[in-house]
Amino acid sequence: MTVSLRLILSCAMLAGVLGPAQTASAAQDPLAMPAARIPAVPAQAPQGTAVAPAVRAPAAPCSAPYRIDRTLPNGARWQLCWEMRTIEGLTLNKVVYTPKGNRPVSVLRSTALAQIHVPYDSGTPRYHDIGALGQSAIPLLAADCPGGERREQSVCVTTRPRGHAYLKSGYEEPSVSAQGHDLVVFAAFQVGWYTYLVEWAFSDDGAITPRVGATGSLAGSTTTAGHGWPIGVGGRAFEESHSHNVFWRLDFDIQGKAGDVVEQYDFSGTRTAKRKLKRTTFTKEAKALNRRTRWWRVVDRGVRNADGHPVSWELNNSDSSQYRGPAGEAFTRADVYVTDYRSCERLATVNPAPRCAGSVDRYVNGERITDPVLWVNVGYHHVPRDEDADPMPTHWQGFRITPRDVTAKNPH
Ligand SMILES: [Cu+2]
Repeated sequence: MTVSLRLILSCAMLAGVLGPAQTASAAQDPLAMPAARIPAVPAQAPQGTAVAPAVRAPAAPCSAPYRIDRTLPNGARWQLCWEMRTIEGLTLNKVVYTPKGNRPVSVLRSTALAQIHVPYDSGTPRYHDIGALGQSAIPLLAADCPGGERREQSVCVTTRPRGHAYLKSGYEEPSVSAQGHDLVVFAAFQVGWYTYLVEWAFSDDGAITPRVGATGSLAGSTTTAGHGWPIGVGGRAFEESHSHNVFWRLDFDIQGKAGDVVEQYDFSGTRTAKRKLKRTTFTKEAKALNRRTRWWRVVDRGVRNADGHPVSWELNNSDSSQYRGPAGEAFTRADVYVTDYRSCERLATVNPAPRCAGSVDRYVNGERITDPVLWVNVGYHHVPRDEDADPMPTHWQGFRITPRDVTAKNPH
């Protein structure tokens, strides 16, 4: 097999598999939203009464083979639909989280990979690995999906322990602790010599961890000492270093698209005793950079938890190597992009829709945000080492989404 598998299909070919035209979303002032929207959680039960049972979820939006509905050991429930899209590969839709004893709250309308950009350190080659990812899904063996079920050969749905959910000293009493679990949905794709594991973990505390693991084999491209590392038993050649710049597209819909607003949080003060919270609301499309204590959230002020706090999901992108490419790769110049929903904006680069811009940096063109879509860019600089030969150990990269005020307290 050669790296020539990494083909970028022509716009004309891919246009045939595009979804229906975008439906225009009406501009809305989020602060003008009526406060009487359905709350994510019922009001706190008075002392001594039973907690209200979870409300029955609405009719499943997809048929059985594509439906995932898992209640984890602590009582948290995740419901979603999966599909294998020709362009993006594994795509998860209609993601709904139900904390134990609470009502369901929808989180994401859709999420998928949006690109894996792989520039090599000598300057060439510079791959865009996603263009027809769905066609390179690998059939999974039972051993590839431990403890889980395989859907249509290529998708694994399983549950995995995630360590301590909490451990609290009881002081005079015995301590209390609980073990947490994740619902894990993943597929594997062969792109050139690389095998990409594309995974989403849905935790029993409401967190979502999207990540990509690169394994398989190194490409075998060799270079000079300045751009690589000598690897392999007896090998003299320098295997070339490169970056994997992974982009995800996340279409958040917190109880529907209306009222969703993106905020950026910073904490001022270095070499000072005080720290001060600073909130920036993105009313228009924006590019954002990672900072050590910076994070973002998608909040819907019309959806409140039992304490009256607006329900939100927080996004942390703190593990990126922050690759910044040359002028022709402007899409590498930010870590998070916020755009208004547009159905033809599907990939972060080499976007296959002729009537849409070609890359995520150009989707940001001053539009007012009424239905936010987040694009998250996480880079990993892969300097090969002896241990990479062969099979190459999986190197993981990803980010984290955590609930912020979805429930009024720890729903464990
Ligand atoms: Cu690599």
